[in-house]
Amino acid sequence: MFKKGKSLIAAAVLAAAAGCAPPEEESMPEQEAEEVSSDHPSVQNSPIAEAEMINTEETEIGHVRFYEKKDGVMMQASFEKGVPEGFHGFHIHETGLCEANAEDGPFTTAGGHFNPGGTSHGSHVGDMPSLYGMTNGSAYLAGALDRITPEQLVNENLAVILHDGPNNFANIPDRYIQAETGEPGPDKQTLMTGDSGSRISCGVVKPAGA
Ligand SMILES: [Cu+2]
Repeated sequence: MFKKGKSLIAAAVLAAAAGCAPPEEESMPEQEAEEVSSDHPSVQNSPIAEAEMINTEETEIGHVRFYEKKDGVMMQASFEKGVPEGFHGFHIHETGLCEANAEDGPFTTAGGHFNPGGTSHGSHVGDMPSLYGMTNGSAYLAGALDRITPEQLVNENLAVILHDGPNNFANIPDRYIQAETGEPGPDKQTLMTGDSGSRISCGVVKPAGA
């Protein structure tokens, strides 16, 4: 924005100095217009996959949409209500099954993080940026992803999970000692989950329009 503004001013100054026609401030070069639309896919494109997010009372509180983007996927999450204030772990989990009354706790049926590469948390294909809940309970997040593919989102029967607590992305420096083993650094649980706590919202990722 600033850059463009500056160049317009520069163009105006040049035009004034040359005493010629006014600067062409209205016309956006064709190439630039294309770039803008592909960077903001919600404006023109349709999502490839989407998840309706429910809370533990099975009330819909928001949605997550995925758009195919040049070199990756754009994720847009929007929650109208029900998100506690602060940061929350927010991931794509491996099983598209959102049972609020699951035996092991709400939405545990969604399994662990989607992790086809068998890596540690922070490097999972299903890891996403954290969601920030505002004081009024709403939240909005858009993020570019390039570990997960459009094909996986459409075909793998996945779930988006919102956790109660913040995600540490397994970033536990070696000055921390594991209580159980006395070893430095993150323990097994942290490496798997990022310690984001219980699951407060879940949505099955479905092909858009399905
Ligand atoms: Cu998770």
